[in-house]
Amino acid sequence: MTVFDKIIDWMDRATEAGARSVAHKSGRRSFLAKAGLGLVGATVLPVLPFDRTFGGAGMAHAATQTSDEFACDYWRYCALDGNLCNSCGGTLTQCPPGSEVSKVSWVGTCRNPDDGKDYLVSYNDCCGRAECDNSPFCNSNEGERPGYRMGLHNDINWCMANASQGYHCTVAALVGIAE
Ligand code: ABN
Repeated sequence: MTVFDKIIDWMDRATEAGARSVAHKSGRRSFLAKAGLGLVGATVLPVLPFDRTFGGAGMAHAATQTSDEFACDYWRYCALDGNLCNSCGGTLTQCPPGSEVSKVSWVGTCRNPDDGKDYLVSYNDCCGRAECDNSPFCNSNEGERPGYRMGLHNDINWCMANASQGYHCTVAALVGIAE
């Protein structure tokens, strides 16, 4: 055997060993095993538990406080979209003199951070007077949905059913505990 034959022989064996190694790693069985793993993953992944609410409708979790009812982050205003009546001559639950409470309202669910309970809060607009400009305009929208979800949208003048539909301010009355 010449030196040339030996080199050719060595190249043959090296090529065969390489081909066997590639075939072993990327053979049909290896491919099927990987594809099967992928299929199992794709089937199982969607049923794994994860938060599907995407921060949407539900209980209030935003940071709120319980001491200053003249500030927008007071816990009871978690879904209030309007002026605070207690800054306009009324109280947390009573309309200012000369205005009347709306016949319809938006009900939100707010968590009181002091006791950890969820309360139903009725936001009624006070109607029949010009808009109060003595209050910050609060715009908290816990649980709100876009306007096309009728009944789940709070950016609405609730004076619509009153004889005098001018919007003045909004009160926030507790109407129950959410179960
Ligand atoms: N509910 C308060 C309000 C009044 C008019 C327009 C938007 C929101």
